[in-house]
Amino acid sequence: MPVATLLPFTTTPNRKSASPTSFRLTEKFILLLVFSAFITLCFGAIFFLPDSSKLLSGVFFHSAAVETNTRTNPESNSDSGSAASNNNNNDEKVLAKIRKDHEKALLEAKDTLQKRPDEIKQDILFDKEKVAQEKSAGLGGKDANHLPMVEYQRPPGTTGREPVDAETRERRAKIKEMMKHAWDSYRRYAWGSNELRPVSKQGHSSNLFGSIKGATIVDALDTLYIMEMFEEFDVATDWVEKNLDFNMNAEVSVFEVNIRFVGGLLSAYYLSGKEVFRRKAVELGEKLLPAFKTPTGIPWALLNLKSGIGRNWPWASGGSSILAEYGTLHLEFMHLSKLSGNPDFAQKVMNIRKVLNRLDKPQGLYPNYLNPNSGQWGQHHVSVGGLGDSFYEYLLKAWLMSDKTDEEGKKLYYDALQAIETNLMRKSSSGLTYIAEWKGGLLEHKMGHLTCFAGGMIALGADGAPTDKTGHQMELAAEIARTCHESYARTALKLGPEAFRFDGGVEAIATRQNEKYFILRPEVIETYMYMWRFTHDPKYREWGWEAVQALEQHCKVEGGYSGLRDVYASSPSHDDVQQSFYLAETLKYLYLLFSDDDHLPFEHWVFNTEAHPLPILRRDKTDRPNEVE
Ligand code: DMJ
Repeated sequence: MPVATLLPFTTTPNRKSASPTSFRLTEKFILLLVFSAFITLCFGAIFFLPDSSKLLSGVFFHSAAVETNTRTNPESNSDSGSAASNNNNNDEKVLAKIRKDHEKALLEAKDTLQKRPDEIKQDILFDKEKVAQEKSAGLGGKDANHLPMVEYQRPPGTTGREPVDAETRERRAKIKEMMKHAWDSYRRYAWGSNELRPVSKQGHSSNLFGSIKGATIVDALDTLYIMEMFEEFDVATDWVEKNLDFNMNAEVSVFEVNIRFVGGLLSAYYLSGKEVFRRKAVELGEKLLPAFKTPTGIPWALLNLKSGIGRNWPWASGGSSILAEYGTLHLEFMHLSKLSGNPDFAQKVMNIRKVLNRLDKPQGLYPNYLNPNSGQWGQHHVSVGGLGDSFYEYLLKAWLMSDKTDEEGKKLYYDALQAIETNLMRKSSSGLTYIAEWKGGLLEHKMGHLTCFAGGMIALGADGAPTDKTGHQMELAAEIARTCHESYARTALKLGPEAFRFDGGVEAIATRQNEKYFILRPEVIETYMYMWRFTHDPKYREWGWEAVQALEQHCKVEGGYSGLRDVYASSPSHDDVQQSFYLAETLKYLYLLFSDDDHLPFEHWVFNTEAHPLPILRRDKTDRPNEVE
């Protein structure tokens, strides 16, 4: 179990509970007088005792600094040397703070005294009820949600510095402005809905989330935080606290809810330290556990959150579960075990590995379909894009997130990558490297926009590959980045199609009408961001900037950002959806592309497949989920 320590960050569960409950009005008044007298004495000491402020500065200034530090920029903590040289300044700050605290205390007391007797009664009743509930739940050393106390330590790099060179600084600021437009529009026209319809200026619900609400809010939390949009972050936090609800009789996609909601809540917790996010993440994680009730333990794709009954997509080969869905739970579930003290989460995802290990892989490849009842593959379709993609990503990231202790994850990843390179990677006649799809042994020379994430993944893994392969894997990653850039450059609107082909005399171009759309997806920019971090080749920032200009020109509308129906058309036709991943991923990766490397550094963070950063679980035992049997 995680160490039982007091949390430095706790959210006030309910403001009402902040007022003392068992005092009567007259007693409160006496307390107020005593308190005011004490504050006045402190004031007197500061003004009349020589140099007393210096004495106080050690106490008050220090705590003020800690307070700011926990909320805004933990890395920009000025060193003690400069703090000493600013002593005069500090003294003034101390005085200002004491004055402010005094006024605040008076106002709060006044507010309490002005409460009507029935309001005070209400407060008391509320607190009594809360205490009774906690008693009956038999909580000892656990909070109201049965969670063990865990020590929160903010990992490094949660916010970044201004880039030194002016152009990068301006570009980064521009992306923050884009985030503001996307967020403000959502807030104005679709607050509480899952997504925004930016053209018709209304909410948009996707049935991927059943009747869970607020996908954009939860998906955007960490982006707001890392861009230091703290007012917006606080509003979003408040919404989560009061409105995010999982108690409904509705069917959800286990994968989508996991990567966006569980992932978003976990990141928000690790960035901010706010307990509400840990509580909600664990609560939702527990709701997803019944999805694993299948003969093999391979989870269902769809789950009714109330009944716990699961099933698979009706279109999936012979009732199969999907590789990219059941294979993209690992990172979040390992963290859920760590934060809840419940080993079930980790056991469930480790069992998926066991099932896969027992199966033969055709040519070393993983088919997209697996029957959760029989434990046998469905159709032999293989893809590094839709239906397969993030399974491979999570093998590599499981190893990285385990502080490189998950040797099994590592081996599975590099073996799979070898099979992909041998069987699916091809070069076009003009020399563009692409990753094709495999259907029962036959290649379909098509690459999805989704597959473009692979450039970033391969770059991220290159360093851990056997020494003789590191350089080769970096080359492959760079070639995929180039191909995906070409898929953008060869369109009229300079944004990439959903899928592009390398047959019938074309290269990196969509030939089917139903593959020409662009829905604000992140994968190409994600790859630019990884390539920039590993190579610092300026072309990746230039390519990212080209995408920014195209987004501004063709996707931006008065009410937010919209996807496009056809990137080859001479003028944009909007699909009227601002996807939640546009805020979670596309804008976040763009922002990081124009940030310094120590903002969410790879030595400390891995990104889940929805770009939600999760800290590396250190080898140190206190940072690990309970041992998995
Ligand atoms: C996101 O929800 C995730 O990146 C997922 O892994 C794949 N598709 C979308 C974005 O395109």
